[in-house]
Amino acid sequence: MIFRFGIAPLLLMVAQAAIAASSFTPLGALSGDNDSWARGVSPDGTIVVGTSRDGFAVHRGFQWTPSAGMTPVFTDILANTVDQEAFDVSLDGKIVGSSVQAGPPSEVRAFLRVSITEILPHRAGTLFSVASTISADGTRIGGSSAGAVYWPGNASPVFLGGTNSAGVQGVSADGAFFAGGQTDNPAPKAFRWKVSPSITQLDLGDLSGGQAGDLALSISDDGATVVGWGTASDGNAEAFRWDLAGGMVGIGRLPAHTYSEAHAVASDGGTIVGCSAPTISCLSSNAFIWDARNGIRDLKTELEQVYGLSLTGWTLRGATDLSSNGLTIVGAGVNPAGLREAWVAKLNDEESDGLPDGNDNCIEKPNGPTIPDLGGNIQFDTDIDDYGNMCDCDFNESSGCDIQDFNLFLVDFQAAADSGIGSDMNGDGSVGIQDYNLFLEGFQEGKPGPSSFHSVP
Ligand SMILES: [Ca+2]
Ligand SMILES: [Ca+2]
Ligand SMILES: [Ca+2]
Ligand SMILES: [Ca+2]
Repeated sequence: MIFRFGIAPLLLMVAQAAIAASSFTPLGALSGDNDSWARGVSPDGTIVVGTSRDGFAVHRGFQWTPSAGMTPVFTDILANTVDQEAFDVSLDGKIVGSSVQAGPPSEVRAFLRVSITEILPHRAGTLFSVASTISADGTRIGGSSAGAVYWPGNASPVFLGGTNSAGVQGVSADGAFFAGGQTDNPAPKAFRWKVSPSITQLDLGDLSGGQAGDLALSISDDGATVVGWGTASDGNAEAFRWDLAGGMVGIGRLPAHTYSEAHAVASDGGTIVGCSAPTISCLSSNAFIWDARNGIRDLKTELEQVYGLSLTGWTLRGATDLSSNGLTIVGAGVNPAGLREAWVAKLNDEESDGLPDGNDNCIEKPNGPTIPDLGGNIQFDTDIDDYGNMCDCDFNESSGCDIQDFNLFLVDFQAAADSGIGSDMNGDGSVGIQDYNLFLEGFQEGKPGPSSFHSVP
């Protein structure tokens, strides 16, 4: 039994590492089309939805999975449908979007696709509804219908606030929080709505030092972090990250750019993606990825230089959505043939601890949000040298791990306490045999790491 207990976790780790490799996959377009873009990805990163367009500019919603490829969302075409777009998908594969019905009277109708397509009811007095987002659990749909609304399943919409220009753009995993805004008020305004025990509307404010004009475009699974764009001091849009403690904070633009928007945020609020442009719109932009440690980076450069992928001939125009763990990113790009095409990128997380290799201070040791160290710490780093304790055997900061570090370790080992050098490598609060084993691994390598924050350990 002891043997079996010892071997099982090891096999599990190997299996997780094997399915977590990096990839970049162009998604093609629906039959007869040569233009597509992705708008949403399921929280587990397995289903992508978006829009495919033909030469006559007719839009069709698509869903894409690795096994089935790209297929139309609608197989049961609604009467008089001239256009459809798919915007988001829940964990259990429910898809939401909008379809345009030719008149008279012409109508824009929100839909929910489960096994068949169901039309979501409008608010009274309007013929316009768009379903923009669905909660991870599939219970609530956010969108617009003469104001910001949510639909509890396929029931009548619940009014959250605003006028015709208001809408919901993001929803928390359980449907308790919504984010969105009002696009004329007189300037655009970002809000977060909480729907229980009663509906409350929170104005997210403006960028510090900036001007009025903000829109919220997504919200984290727990509802705590909202992202979107605000107006910076130069009068142009800048991607923001908002939480209750820090308020609205700009996360920057790519170098020499004058405009950025944040489109999605991972469940822990730690990874954000969006678009950044040298002009004042994201029509001709570059996709970015952001985290607090690394700041804003060009996503294509990150995929090539950190994750070893080849994107020759591609321009990534914008990243539109993220899986909950932040490891799957979808968006639109221009392919080597010069055509717009949807894509999905997967970031490697070597030891499946919930932090991608590009944002992990111990790439090969679990010390992230999914698998913290034995003390429950994330990225524990006593000497703040950007090697996490789990992989930092260099106690005397000589850039190598040798007999001097061993002697320092022994002193702490005998005292069973970390003297402040980081000898409590597993973070459990004392210095024992497990720390010794971690030290030995590094000692045999002769160096700390690998850490994503040191290109040459
Ligand atoms: Ca990791
Ligand atoms: Ca790690
Ligand atoms: Ca360290
Ligand atoms: Ca320890």
